[in-house]
Amino acid sequence: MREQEDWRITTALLTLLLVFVSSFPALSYGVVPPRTLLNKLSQGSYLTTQEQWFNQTLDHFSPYDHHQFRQRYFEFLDYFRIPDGPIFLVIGGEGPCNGITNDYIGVLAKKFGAAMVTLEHRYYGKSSPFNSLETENLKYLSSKQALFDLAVFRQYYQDSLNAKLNRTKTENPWFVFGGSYAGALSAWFRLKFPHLTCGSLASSAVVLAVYNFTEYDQQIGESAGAECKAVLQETTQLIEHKLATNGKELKASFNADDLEKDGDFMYLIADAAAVAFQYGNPDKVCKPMVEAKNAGEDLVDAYAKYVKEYYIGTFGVNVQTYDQEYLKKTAINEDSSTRLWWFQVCTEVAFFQVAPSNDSIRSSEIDAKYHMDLCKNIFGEGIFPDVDATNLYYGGTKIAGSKIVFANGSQDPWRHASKQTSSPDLPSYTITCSNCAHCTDFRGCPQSPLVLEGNEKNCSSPDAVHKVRQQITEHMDLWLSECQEGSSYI
Ligand SMILES: *[C@@H]1O[C@H](CO)[C@@H](O)[C@H](O)[C@H]1NC(C)=O
Ligand SMILES: *[C@@H]1O[C@H](CO)[C@@H](O)[C@H](O)[C@H]1NC(C)=O
Ligand SMILES: *[C@@H]1O[C@H](CO)[C@@H](O)[C@H](O)[C@H]1NC(C)=O
Ligand SMILES: *[C@@H]1O[C@H](CO)[C@@H](O)[C@H](O)[C@H]1NC(C)=O
Ligand SMILES: CC(=O)N[C@H]1CO[C@H](CO)[C@@H](O)[C@@H]1O
Ligand SMILES: CC(=O)N[C@H]1CO[C@H](CO)[C@@H](O)[C@@H]1O
Repeated sequence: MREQEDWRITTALLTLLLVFVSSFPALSYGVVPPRTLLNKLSQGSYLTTQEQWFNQTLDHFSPYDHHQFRQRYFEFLDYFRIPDGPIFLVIGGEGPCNGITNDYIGVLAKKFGAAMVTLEHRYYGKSSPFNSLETENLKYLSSKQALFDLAVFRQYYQDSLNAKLNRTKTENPWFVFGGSYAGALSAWFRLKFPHLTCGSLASSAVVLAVYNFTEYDQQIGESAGAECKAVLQETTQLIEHKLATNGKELKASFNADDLEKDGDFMYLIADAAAVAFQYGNPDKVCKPMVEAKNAGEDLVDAYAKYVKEYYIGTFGVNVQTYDQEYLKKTAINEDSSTRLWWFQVCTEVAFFQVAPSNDSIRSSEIDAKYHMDLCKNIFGEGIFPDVDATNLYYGGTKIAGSKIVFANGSQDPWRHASKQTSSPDLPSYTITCSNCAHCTDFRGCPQSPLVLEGNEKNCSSPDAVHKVRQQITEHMDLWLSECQEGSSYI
């Protein structure tokens, strides 16, 4: 009860803050390495990894260019109630999609007798239309093209299923799912193509493009709590000081010798802490740092140990992906997602995770200029994010859609780019607990060991997760049945 009240006060304050900040233009998503981590976290547990292909239109908006490219998808039919069960379209986001992840959506599919299909996002993984990723080749990389891909794929898949089942013109009820950027796509798909889906689950959906996304750092401070926050702030200051006096040795102690630009290095330092909160493991960083502080140990050494063991070691982040020289490289490899996501950030959504002017954890070196320079440096002159246009196109948090469930984790810094206010047709739930983070509804609350099937038992408040999952199920039940009865999707 107390926890709930604290949470109400906090959320009220944050809502005020959000209103205040969104009166400037808008924000990005877990951004670079923390974002691709979602996929790294999922590795190892799939319902299927058997890839399939279909021919996708390269440019959905050109009247005369009819080029196509091969787009990868996956299907899982074990739970499908033949022939009229629903079809769950699990939307691929800003990383390779190597299969259908075994998470809470699988649990829902079993419950609803649903077929599951996943389409890899264009350009990521094996769905690249080009053999190299120079800026000119990235011009078809946008959320708008990706949504159209989903619509075309949805028709293709329904037709091929009908062919398999020997029938014509039948439509199964479809429901779309996504988390994070794909969560935004899930909401936007229902907005732009309401006749193609009965409803949408948009988990930690970053539907509001934000330019100076200061709330990201602020939320990390809130999630950390006063003691840990103060230690992280002190650590940043010590690192900044050392950087000015003995940068080379400092970078080497983080295994980050390659990062010549100090801004790139400080971004690594900031992300390394952020990732623990974004993915619901606050203790991973707070425990060793507060202990080091209390024992009077060297905070920079303690942080270096954390970064090497946890961020680089356990998560497997490639330090090079912070190096702008590396981000310029156009050859396709397993870390290409970072360049690709930066392109989306630098053209559509920004989500610049800048330091707030007061009381920040991250270095003030990570400011709007750092991001704008990065965009120009790695993609060339004229590349900058038009967040106003993005929010004009989709509506931001005023998205004029229906039958979309929004779900957010209370500790997730990304929730400030999501829709957190509720209305009957656009319910929004916040899962509140000390380790409820990015996409908690799909994955549970990751602690060690990670429970991929979305087991909520390891959350600090399993009831909070359980309750929101129940509410999600109720909405799905209602919207799927409305869809079947009315045979109209809207
Ligand atoms: C896709 O296009 C290629 C080349 O045009 C063609 O050989 C192939 O059969 C097509 N595949 C499908 C599934 O239509
Ligand atoms: C599909 O229909 C055709 C003819 O209408 C029939 O020959 C075939 O056996 C059917 N296949 C299945 C899987 O029902
Ligand atoms: C972002 O913040 C910078 C200062 O850090 C400021 O100059 C700029 O006007 C801000 N931009 C927007 C769109 O709020
Ligand atoms: C800066 O942050 C501190 C701690 O949150 C707060 O007490 C202070 O009022 C803030 N100052 C300004 C100018 O906002
Ligand atoms: C800040 C905010 O908008 N919080 C919302 C979170 O979701 C609940 C519903 O579960 C809403 O009542 C809150 O307004
Ligand atoms: C850190 C933690 O609480 N881990 C627990 C997660 O749940 C499994 C069983 O489901 C326990 O064995 C772990 O100790």
